[in-house]
Amino acid sequence: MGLNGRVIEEQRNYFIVDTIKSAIRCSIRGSLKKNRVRVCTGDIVTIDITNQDTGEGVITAIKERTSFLKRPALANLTQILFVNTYKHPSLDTEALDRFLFAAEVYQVPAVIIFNKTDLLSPQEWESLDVTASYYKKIGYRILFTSAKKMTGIDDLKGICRNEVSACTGLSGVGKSTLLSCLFPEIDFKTANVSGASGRGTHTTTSISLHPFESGYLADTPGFSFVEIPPVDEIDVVNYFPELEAATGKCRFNNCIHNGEPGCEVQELININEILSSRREHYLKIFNEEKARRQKFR
Ligand SMILES: Nc1nc2c(ncn2[C@@H]2O[C@H](COP(=O)(O)OP(=O)(O)OP(=O)(O)O)[C@@H](O)[C@H]2O)c(=O)[nH]1
Ligand SMILES: [Mg+2]
Ligand SMILES: [Zn+2]
Repeated sequence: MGLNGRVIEEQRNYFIVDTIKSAIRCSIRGSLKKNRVRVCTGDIVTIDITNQDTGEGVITAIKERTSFLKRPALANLTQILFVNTYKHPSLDTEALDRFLFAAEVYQVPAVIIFNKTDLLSPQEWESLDVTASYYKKIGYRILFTSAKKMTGIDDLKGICRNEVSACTGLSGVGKSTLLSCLFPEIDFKTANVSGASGRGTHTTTSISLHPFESGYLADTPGFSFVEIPPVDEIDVVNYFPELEAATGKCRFNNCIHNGEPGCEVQELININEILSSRREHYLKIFNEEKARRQKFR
């Protein structure tokens, strides 16, 4: 009789599978390996207990994924929490826009968190509020937190309930500290240091899903640059919701919103309805995708 569970951690040659009742160390059945199926954290799997004494098992089947994040490899996320700071480090809207683009491509809802709000002066709050309101207007969920002052933590808990979430963002924004507020018993700091160490491309970065209120939460190592998934450059605009909404109203139907006459996006930028930085970041991704496609043709 097979048991169902979720892979919550990847170790050297094993996977830890959470079956609600217990966490079981499993290897992978040979036939799955032959099919070149690569199990990853977040996968929902069927297992057989192979050793009654040690309680170890083997993964016999993998359920089709509803979503897949490539780096770090995480399957079946239902949302991604993208943590930002207004300062220390200073707000990087390009990283935010690249990240939102990736989340749209992966079709995983993104929640934008602004952490370290305890550091803000009233003027800085005002400025952050303008930015945050924009992202809210174009459809993203926003949360302000201070891990230091423990503000916004109850809202964060509410957002994570019943969801499989990964906490991601640039280095130093406070991902691990925020998660420590939810899991006081787990040392996210040391977990991350070992995960991010090693420069070899095959170094296993160990990312764990922690059971939380009928869902799971993962911390991930910070990065300094947001990689974007490959899409046709013509489609890039479809992943910028407010630019996509304007697209049909441009004079030319092949308008790429880069200075063409009668461009609706430009019109909306002129009246402060669209942030010019959004178009700038869209065009940058457009050009990157175009260069990538030409390189591989
Ligand atoms: N003032 C203030 N400092 C914070 C807050 N949250 C985290 N920090 C500090 O910011 C620094 C970085 O926090 P981490 O939680 O390690 O950041 P991280 O995002 O996990 O960083 P990486 O793992 O390197 O990606 C630490 O010194 C924290 O104490 C906050 O809300 N307010
Ligand atoms: Mg960390
Ligand atoms: Zn246009």
